[in-house]
Amino acid sequence: MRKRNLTIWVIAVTSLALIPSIAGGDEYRLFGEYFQTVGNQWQYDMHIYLLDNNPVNLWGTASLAITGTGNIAGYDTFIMDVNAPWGYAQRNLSVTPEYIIEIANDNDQGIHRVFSNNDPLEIYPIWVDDTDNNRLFGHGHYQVTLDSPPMNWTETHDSYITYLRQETVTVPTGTFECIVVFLKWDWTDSDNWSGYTEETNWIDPHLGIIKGDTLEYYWDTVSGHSSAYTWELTSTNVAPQPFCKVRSLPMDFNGDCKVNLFDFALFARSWMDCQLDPPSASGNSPNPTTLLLLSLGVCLLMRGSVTERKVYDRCWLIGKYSETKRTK
Ligand SMILES: [Ca+2]
Repeated sequence: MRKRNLTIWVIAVTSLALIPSIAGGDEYRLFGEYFQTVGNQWQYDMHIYLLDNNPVNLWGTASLAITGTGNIAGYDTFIMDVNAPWGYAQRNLSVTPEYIIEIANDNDQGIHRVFSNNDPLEIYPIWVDDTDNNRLFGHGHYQVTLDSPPMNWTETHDSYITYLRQETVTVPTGTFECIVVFLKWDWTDSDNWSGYTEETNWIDPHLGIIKGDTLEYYWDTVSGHSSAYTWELTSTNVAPQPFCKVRSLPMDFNGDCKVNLFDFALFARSWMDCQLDPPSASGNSPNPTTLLLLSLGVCLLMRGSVTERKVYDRCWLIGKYSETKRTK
């Protein structure tokens, strides 16, 4: 019995391996689920090499810290304090299954951005596909106010991402396996200003952004301004945690980033389902006994008190028994 069991198992695994993977590239996770944990901090050394169109050689530090949580317009938010050589900003961000989005943003130069409830700005995708090339992944519309002089205007913003490569990089904190992406955020204001930020990011999904190279350019009808800087991680207190590296596991029916008997159990729930119309075209009509026993097998699979191997043995016996009854 055990030998036959093994044979069936080998056939099943081989069959699954022969099913072609879903077309397209692999999707890599950029940020693990650690990201918004209150208390997380990142410190960076910055090198500013272009300031308002002039080549310069300035050094500074910057830091990011998750300092709290909140709820704005129905979104569960987390607060990210950003300290850079040119000022302070408090960003209210939120995480959806697909994106990190921005809900509101205040900085110490008296600028406040409040994002439209029905069009918040997607600033980062959680996943990047290795075929992504300048993919538009986000759009946002928001109100901007300035304390002094009192002014307000509206701004629209588009976000693009390009997958570049995977690379091992060494920075003062250590050596990291990174996914390298190129991001572009375009914006247009209602008061004749426009601009964009282009950024290459080296991201270790365990820890966050390890390194960046940023160009900011903005202009009105009379002048253009550009600044550029690089930044490297010098310290962080983020604790690395397991995360799902690649999303495209077509047989991972419960989405837990591994294919095992629990996915097999989910597959078994649909055993003999057929949506052909008329139903008679399905040939073997679903057999109530088979379905009942398969359901029982699924229940056994879901019990945490037995080993997966025992679960498999029991389900195979139940399935085999029901098939024998059906064909008699
Ligand atoms: Ca699974």
